[in-house]
Amino acid sequence: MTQLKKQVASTLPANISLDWLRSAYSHMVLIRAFDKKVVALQRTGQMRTYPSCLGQEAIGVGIGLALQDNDVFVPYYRDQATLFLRGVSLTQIMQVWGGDERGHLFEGAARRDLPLCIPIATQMTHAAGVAIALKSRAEHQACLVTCGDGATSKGDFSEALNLAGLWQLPMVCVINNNQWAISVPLHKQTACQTLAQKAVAAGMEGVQIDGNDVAEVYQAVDRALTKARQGKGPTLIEAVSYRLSDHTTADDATRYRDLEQVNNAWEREPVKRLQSLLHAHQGWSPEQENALLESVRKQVDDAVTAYLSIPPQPADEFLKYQFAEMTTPLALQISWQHERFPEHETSDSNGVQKS
Ligand SMILES: Cc1ncc(C[n+]2csc(CCOP(=O)(O)OP(=O)(O)O)c2C)c(N)n1
Ligand SMILES: [Mg+2]
Repeated sequence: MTQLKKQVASTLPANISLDWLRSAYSHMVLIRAFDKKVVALQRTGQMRTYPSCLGQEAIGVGIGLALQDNDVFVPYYRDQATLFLRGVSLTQIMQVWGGDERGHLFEGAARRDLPLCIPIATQMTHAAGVAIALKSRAEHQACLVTCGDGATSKGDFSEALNLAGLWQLPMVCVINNNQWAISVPLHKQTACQTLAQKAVAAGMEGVQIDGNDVAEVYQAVDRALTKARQGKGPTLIEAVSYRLSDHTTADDATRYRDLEQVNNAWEREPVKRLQSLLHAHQGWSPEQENALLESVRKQVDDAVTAYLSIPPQPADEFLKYQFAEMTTPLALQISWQHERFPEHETSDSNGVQKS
């Protein structure tokens, strides 16, 4: 198991500039402030169940900075930072967790990315499918999929990895090993010494990295993506971190884990660590910190204002997108819904809201 560094390295990571680190730090601070705000919205009844990414900022930002626009990102539900760096707005991310699927109308670099996946590990097989398409079209781009440590126990995980290894697919899988699958600790999840070694059975390269070190995440993911784009096969990356938050806002982690363990994990948390590294190299001043916090506060507040002002999705929307053509049973359900709840907003059969 990687010994996560508590202290700041005295030298800068190779081939990483202070400017790069400052930019990564700014993204991480933004995501942390955003995450805190979304939890507060949930606590005040303005957000649905939300999975915090507290402590996972280095993984999300490292991946987001390594992906290229034409790569395909297949996320799971704790990927707020990567989604943001793909061009998905903070408002859209809140929309998704507020139960409004219109948040999934990704554009820009994320236009080919898949929606957030809630069923554990099913995104692995979707990613293998995407990677087959990229390879057969000779697109020279890669597909990157993420999952949690718990997901590695699922059949979908092994099946997708097996296929990726066998067909040498342009696929990179990053496991966010945050040590917990809700209340199940890693040592009750697997007898493997590391999750990276699951790559061996699939015939692919596996690496374990420190998921609290954004430069290490970026460099490992960048290397794996470059390899995949060059047709040199898939990579499994285990990014070791710690889930500092509850599993979701519906969970209370104090019921199943020691405060001492959590306190120890806080000493290695990624944002403070990067800030200390910048300070150690005279790369960050109190004025820069204050300016960043002010700009982050404004970005988050503006995104929340925009989110809260979005008109609700028409109530019949969730019945509209399952088939290309409306089926008779679904059409009947929609008309019953209109009869029963005439006060609800409705939409026409193309999903356009009627006034
Ligand atoms: C197929 C399936 N089974 C069970 C669940 C319930 N569930 C939600 S999150 C979770 C734990 C996942 O843990 P991990 O893969 O480590 O990801 P993390 O939440 O820690 O990031 C489970 C079992 C689910 N969403 N989907
Ligand atoms: Mg986990």
